[in-house]
Amino acid sequence: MPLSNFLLRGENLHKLVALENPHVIRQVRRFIDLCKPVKVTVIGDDPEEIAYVRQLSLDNGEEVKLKMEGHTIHFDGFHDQARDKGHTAVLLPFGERLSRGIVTLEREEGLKEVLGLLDGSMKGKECLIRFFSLGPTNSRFSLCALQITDSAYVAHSEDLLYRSGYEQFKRLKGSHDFFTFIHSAGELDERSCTKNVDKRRIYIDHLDGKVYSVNNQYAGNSLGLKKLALRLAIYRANHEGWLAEHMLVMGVHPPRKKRVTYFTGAYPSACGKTSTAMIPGQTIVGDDIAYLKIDEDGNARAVNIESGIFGIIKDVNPVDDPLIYKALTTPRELIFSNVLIVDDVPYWQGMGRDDIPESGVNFSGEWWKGKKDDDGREIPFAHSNARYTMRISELENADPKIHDPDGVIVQGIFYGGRDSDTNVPIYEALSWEHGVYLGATIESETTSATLGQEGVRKSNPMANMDFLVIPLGTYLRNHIEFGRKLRNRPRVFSTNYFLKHEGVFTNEILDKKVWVIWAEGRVHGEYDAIKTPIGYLPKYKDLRDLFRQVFDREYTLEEYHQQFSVRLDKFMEKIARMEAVYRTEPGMPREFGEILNQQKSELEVLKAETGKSTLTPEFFI
Ligand code: SPV
Ligand code: MN
Repeated sequence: MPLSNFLLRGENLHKLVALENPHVIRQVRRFIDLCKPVKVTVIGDDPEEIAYVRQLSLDNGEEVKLKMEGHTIHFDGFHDQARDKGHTAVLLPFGERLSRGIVTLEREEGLKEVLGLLDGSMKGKECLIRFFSLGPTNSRFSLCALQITDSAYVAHSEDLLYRSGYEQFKRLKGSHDFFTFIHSAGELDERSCTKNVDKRRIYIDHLDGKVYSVNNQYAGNSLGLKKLALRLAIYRANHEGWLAEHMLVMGVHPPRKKRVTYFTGAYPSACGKTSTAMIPGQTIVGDDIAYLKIDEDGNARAVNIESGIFGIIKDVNPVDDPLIYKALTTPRELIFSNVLIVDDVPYWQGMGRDDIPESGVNFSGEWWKGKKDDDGREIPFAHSNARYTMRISELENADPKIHDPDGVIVQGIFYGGRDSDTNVPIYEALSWEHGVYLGATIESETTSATLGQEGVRKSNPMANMDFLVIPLGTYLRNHIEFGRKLRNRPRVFSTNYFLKHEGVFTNEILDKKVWVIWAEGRVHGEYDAIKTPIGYLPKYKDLRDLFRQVFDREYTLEEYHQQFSVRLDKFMEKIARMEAVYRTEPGMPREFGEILNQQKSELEVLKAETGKSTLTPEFFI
């Protein structure tokens, strides 16, 4: 008799049967029989059932309580501290290919390997069967997600980050229209961390709406609903004509005006996405993943598919991130990961304290100042990709529309990179198509959120490149067509918070507030702008007035010139990099090449005519 017959009985079986969905039961049985847990628990939407998951995580040692009420610490293994791009593969039918940088595997071969690794992976462990909704429930955006995992930490994180979806599954009325995520942390060590990270595999089977993840715990690899579901949603969005994006969603509130304007924004990891969504005075709908759809009136509407934040904790301090800092230092349900723990108190890099203890427990186990890894490198007291997990509703600046089933109307989109010498801090695209070009040409320096070398400049189209399961050209064409179908097109802006002059940042961290408010004013036709080949630049007097209004600070013409001059040579270098990157990319939309060539020739003419490498904004008036 199959194992699932023994393990699925009584209340558990009853909960599954009540969904009246044979497809759910089939998946659950199949993966129980394969993974062979010792116990199965089916969890519905009831808060008591959900509380069981947190307790289980504490009981099995995946999380440990901290001093502050509701706070816990979870450690991922020493080599399991970020998304593992090398072992995350998109499963493709024989002969199909994807774009550069995306690992793919022949589907049959990949399935065989990962199902082999999952076979018996839950031995001696409890398997949790979870139901979630991606996006608010009862909405045109909701997608059902079935999570099967042997990690109570994974399931608990999902309770903080997503909406419970047991009732939403009933609304499927028996259809197979849901995603399935199978995860096993595999064998655990004495710290309840994954032991065999060398056998870590994350395989995306978008053709079957499933993702398999084994031998890992780090949320970007393990939580089905995060970057794993994003990949399945991109596939779906592209076939159905909507967008699944690596984007924040925020309400921008200009000073002294009673209005809110919603923006989305795509920024690669550690390029200022969360800090943009958290700009003081604004409201946050989401900080990581959004779905965008077209409504009956031709508006773009967006929802945050999540309801929590899995945020980088590094540099969260009372000065730069006061609201998050406050949330992290007061009682609430919250998971810290990979920070330093001393006497049940967490410490992280850049928290603004100079009394960091010299020993404690961190992601390497017992830690002391000067401790080295196997390669002789000093181990920092907390990992630079250490994180916190909490509900957005815990924040004072949570937007009231966060769970609105209709989402919010998007009137502006930001594309932000990380660039020390080329892009100006903010400018507006000349058209929707040019906006898609700006998104497609985002570049950033690599950070600690992915494994590998830090500090290398990389092209990361729409900050979504890591998650594409379709060719880049197809994805970009879907963007262009999405915008063309809209009656009310959002304005598109490019941001760069990292521009330097002689090695020093040209602006303060919070200056982004002015850029964002300028963009909001542009949406409402309140500011003129200077048309240049690269896009519309803000005028000096508007920024000067905004700096006075927002920060009571004198913004000098010198600062303006340093920040907003068009660096012809640098832009031409960027265009050359983009040509190299995109040259081999098949099926690119015609518009991309047209815009690139036009910019290139206009910049070349300017260069030839003026003989200069940089032109001030006034040159273009
Ligand atoms: C990112 O790296 O973009 C994140 C964190 O949002 S992860 O869960 O690793 O994707
Ligand atoms: Mn992200």
